[in-house]
Amino acid sequence: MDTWPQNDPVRSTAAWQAADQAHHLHSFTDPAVIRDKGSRIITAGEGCHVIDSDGRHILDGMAGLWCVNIGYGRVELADAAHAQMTALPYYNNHFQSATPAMIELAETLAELTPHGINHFTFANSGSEANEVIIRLARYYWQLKGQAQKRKIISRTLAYHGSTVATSSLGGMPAMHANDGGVMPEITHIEHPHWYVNGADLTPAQYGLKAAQALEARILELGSDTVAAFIGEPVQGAGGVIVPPDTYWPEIQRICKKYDVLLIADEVICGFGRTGSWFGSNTFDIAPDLMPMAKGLSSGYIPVAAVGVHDRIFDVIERGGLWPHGYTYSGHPVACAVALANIAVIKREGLVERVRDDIGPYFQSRLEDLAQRHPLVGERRGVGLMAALQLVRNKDTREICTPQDNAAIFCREVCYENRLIARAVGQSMVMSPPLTISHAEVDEMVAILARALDATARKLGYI
Ligand code: PXG
Repeated sequence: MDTWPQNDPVRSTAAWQAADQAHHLHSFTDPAVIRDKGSRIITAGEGCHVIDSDGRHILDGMAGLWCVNIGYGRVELADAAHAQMTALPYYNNHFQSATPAMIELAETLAELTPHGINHFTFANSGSEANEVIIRLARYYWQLKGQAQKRKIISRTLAYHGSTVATSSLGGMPAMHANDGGVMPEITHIEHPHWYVNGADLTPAQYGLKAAQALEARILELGSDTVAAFIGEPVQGAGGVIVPPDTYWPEIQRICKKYDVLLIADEVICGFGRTGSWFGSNTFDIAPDLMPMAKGLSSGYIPVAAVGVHDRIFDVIERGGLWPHGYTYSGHPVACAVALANIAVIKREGLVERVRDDIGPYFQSRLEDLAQRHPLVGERRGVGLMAALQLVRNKDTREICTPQDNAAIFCREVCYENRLIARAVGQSMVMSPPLTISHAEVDEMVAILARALDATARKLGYI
């Protein structure tokens, strides 16, 4: 498939780029880059590759934005959408209504999610799902007669969305800076990254220390004012930050002790990414609320959900009308596509494949690269998400500076060599489809190695 696989191009790349620059405001992109270099026009996808408007096949080491878990080109998801759209293109879940697709999706999710999570409310994006958790957590405490429990504790470099509230909930400095800081009643503790923050502590000691920052913050704020703690099992957009083993057990002990709800943001970790259905399974987390999106439909259609633990639902059930809902909550077409996606994941055993086969292979190939490359101080990751930390000095764990521009340079070389990888801070990040083959992992590591070499040469390391 070296030519256009479908849709004969009606415009040249240059024409697409000109129209794009004239009319489109891109997400998370400097418009100057669009002006000077033009956008990358992606026109098709097949398996683990996307195809650009010049017909180049590019290995998608990011599964889109951490979401195309089953890979591109699955016609059965299109068929599911077509069938549902034909039978019933729309109906909502407000005012006592439901549709079979949303009921079946809720029922299916109840089977897959951790014990005790048996009810689901739907949304259209991870951001919307996290808006719901803020409302639900506060509503729960209100119904319990503790309306002052409203504060939410999150972490630096967390990503929970791009809306007004969820950009505050996340811990990305640039997103705070552009909206006048963090909104009231949201606060952040340090992200648990041992390599960068651990100093002389062992990872196990540092994991405890990082978790105990939660206890200190709860005590500082007063536990009677704290509604919830939110964390991604592994921080994704922050740079694949895998906490030490001691971290999550201690976080759970603290949440329990101070009666603070525990929210596991599964938007990236969910649906097989870490080698279990959810990151909560991998790290043995028992969340009260569980937002999910991305891998729920493998990105084929916007859909998100929030899993609600029985202990929360029992209170909400007695609270009267829950004054929340989106027009498209539980959209039948989105739910039908999500069901077809989950059926593929189950039928092909993709979760087990990540846990037992391709996940360990991917991590070990990257670990070999990290061991031998002078620019890589740390390989971190689990399942099919990983990061390589770029360093100035492997012995002292001195990381590259933004002025080195190492990760961005490396990312650009990857792209020229037909691999999509991400630069996050001073790390290279990857999160390929769960269907990636061993040969494609080899190809990915080979391109990455070449790009790291080019970066090291530019920095004068080799
Ligand atoms: N939670 C987590 C953990 C996420 O990763 C969201 C919530 C928000 O989801 P929506 O569907 O509203 O985008 C996300 C999204 C990046 C990047 O640069 C990551 C996300 C979104 C955009 C860019 O890695 N994650």
